[in-house]
Amino acid sequence: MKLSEFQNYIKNKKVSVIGLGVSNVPLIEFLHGCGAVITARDKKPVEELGDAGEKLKNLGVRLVCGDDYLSGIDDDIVFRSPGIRYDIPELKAAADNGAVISSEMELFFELCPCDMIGITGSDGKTTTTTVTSLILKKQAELDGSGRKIYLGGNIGTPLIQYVEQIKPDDICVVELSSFQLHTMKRLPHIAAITNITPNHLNWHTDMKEYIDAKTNIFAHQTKNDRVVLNYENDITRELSDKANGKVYFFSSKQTPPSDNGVYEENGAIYLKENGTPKKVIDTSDIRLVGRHNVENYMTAIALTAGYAAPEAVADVAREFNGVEHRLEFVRELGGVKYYNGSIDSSPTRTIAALSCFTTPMVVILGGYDKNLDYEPLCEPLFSHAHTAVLTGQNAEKIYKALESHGIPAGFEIIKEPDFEAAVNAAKAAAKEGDTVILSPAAASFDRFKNFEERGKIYKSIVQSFAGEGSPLPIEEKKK
Ligand code: UMA
Repeated sequence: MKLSEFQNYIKNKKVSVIGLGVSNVPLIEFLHGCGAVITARDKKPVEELGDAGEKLKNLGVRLVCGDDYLSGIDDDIVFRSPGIRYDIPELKAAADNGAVISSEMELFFELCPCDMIGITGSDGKTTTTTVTSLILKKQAELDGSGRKIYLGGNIGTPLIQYVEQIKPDDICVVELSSFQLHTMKRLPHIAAITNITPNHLNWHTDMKEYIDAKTNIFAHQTKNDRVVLNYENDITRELSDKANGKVYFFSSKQTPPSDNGVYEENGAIYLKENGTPKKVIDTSDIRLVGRHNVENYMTAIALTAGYAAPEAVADVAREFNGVEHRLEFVRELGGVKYYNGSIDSSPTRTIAALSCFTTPMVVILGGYDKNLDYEPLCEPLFSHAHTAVLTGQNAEKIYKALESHGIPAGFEIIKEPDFEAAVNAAKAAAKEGDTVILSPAAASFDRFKNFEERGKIYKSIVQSFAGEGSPLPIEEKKK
């Protein structure tokens, strides 16, 4: 639907928007600008909505908040936020009364005038989405096309706020969650599923529903469209049977038996299209650590084929330091590399982070205890690191787990309650060639507002170490 048609259609229509968080506040602002008559609803009392509540009060929309927030829905259209299922009784009743049930993402896909690239998957979608958008931005820079690349969706930026300024030649790169995909009917012509493993099974009715939601990303494609699938994941490999468009398999282990795909051979990454392979980059160009990041690049290469040249991929591969707080490279100083893994709030995530490194390590651990068992962390920690710096509320609990597992001779444990002192202690313990990582295996709420604040403080401490630093991340360099 054209934007102007929608604006005519929605004017004076009664609309309920349910869930007043990141996606729906910009949606309400957009709908308000189109002249819709809006009721904004949230289970939280209005005073707990913070800035969002203030913004909506100022707009003058009707607010229905607290326990009865779903009562009296009598509207032409109801927009739900991603975390709210379409089939809760109140939404079913509204649909039975003739209401259209939609969402910010569904409306965006309906109105967006340009090409869209959609990425979903159980893991890797944020890095893949970011890398894809960076490659396209780099290409636009290299060819001076002036094309704008928009990055958003589940990654945290609602795209509806840009819909009035997006031009047909631009490209939107969109991270899509299963919550968003579940009910969508209009979908991207270029799509990827990075992998599928059990997740969100407390929200989806079962694994089948979760897989179906992910599969929806390419369910409506036609023969000229493209879906990128992971050849090494049993579920996504088998999903290729359902594809109507071209399947681009990627594999970090072998050459996939398909005409189109991305794979590694002799230390280089190749893109094969219509049976003809072309080298894109050397694997060593990729600055991010870990095999999963090689796969994320492979996905991005398959998604941007035809839109970006190898030079654009190579530039991004060499410059991009990672999504903030996810194995993010901070700097190199005195032969020691510093990484920020503040998002690693469980032992499982820390174990995965450790497995990405082959260098000796110093690991900063500890934070708010989510009642987790640290025993599984012991072996990976002892085999990758020579020092653990324990800080935060659960430092003693982690220490006890390490002690009862048996601390190997020569392994050093430093207990340092003060966060800044802990980072300094990690620096002191590191030798040339080592990696220091903040990968707490615990949440941040003992001392920080969230993991983002913890990561930023860590980075500022590391950046304040005296000495020659390495280049800033490309995102910051551009400012
Ligand atoms: N709410 C209700 N009733 C409910 C549930 C929620 O009233 O039954 C209210 C909450 O009180 C809150 C509001 O709805 O005030 C919105 O909360 P929300 O977190 O569900 O939604 P948003 O703030 O709009 O954030 C959503 C995504 N959240 C979820 O899917 C749960 C964000 O993904 C996304 O970044 C954002 O839209 C922009 O698109 C988060 C996420 O965890 C990061 N996603 C999951 C994942 O990645 O695994 C799917």
